[in-house]
Amino acid sequence: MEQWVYQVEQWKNEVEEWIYRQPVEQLYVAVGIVFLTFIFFVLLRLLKRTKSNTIVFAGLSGSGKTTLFYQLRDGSSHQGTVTSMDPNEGTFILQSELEKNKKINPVHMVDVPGHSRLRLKLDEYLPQTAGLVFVVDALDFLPNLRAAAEYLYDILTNTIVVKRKVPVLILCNKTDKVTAHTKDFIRKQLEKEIDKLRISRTAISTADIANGHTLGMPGEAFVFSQCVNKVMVAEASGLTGNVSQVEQFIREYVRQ
Ligand SMILES: Nc1nc2c(ncn2[C@@H]2O[C@H](COP(=O)(O)OP(=O)(O)OP(=O)(O)O)[C@@H](O)[C@H]2O)c(=O)[nH]1
Ligand SMILES: [Mg+2]
Repeated sequence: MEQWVYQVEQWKNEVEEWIYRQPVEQLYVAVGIVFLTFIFFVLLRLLKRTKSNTIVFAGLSGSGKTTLFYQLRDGSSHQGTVTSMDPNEGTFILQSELEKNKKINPVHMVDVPGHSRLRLKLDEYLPQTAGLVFVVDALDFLPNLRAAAEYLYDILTNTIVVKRKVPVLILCNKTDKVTAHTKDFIRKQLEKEIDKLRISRTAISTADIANGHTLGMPGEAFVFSQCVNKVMVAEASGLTGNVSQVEQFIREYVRQ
């Protein structure tokens, strides 16, 4: 034991001597490099942590959010979903990517129930949302147009969505049925309806104007391309598993 202590002492002395022999500048440079490398790794860790992998599904009740959630997670629609009473949440690798051999970044997916009282939950997730999927029922679209446009208007004027420029995908679901409306029709109808809302809402409430989040340009008809955040439109069928366009959106904003 004593022998070991003596050996360690000797090494310590040798190292100290060696350090004394080095020019001072060289030592400063070495310490500087170690310090900068440390800072670099700390910053890298921080950046990685702030990069969100959360995708939120919102939309009216019955539009098919829960069906899509299961389809993306398990590759099956779990026939017979009921109106959700709580957000459905999970972190997983998309079913379609399970076959790939490389290491894949999982997605944190949240399905917020469409019932008006439960929608408030959406606010909890928005600060960490990397992308929002607004699901629209393309079959039963016209009777729900006003309600869908109101919900979408609230999302597009939400302070966090505007400030963080959260990308939004309007997903026209249930396209497995021939009577489903096309995505172009749905986009135009929503734009028209939001245009009407924009006029009536800014006329009666000064709240929207006060926080500076109004939609569109004065004197021009509203189109989604006027939004500060990216708003895209796509089609899907959660029931039959035609979900490639929504998967593409997810992977654009949550890196693999
Ligand atoms: N034809 C067809 N029906 C679908 C599709 N997706 C969902 N549905 C049906 O639509 C109904 C509602 O689906 P859900 O996934 O429960 O709807 P939701 O958006 O989660 O509704 P809430 O939880 O109430 O907000 C169910 O009867 C589904 O079987 C689809 O792609 N095509
Ligand atoms: Mg649901």
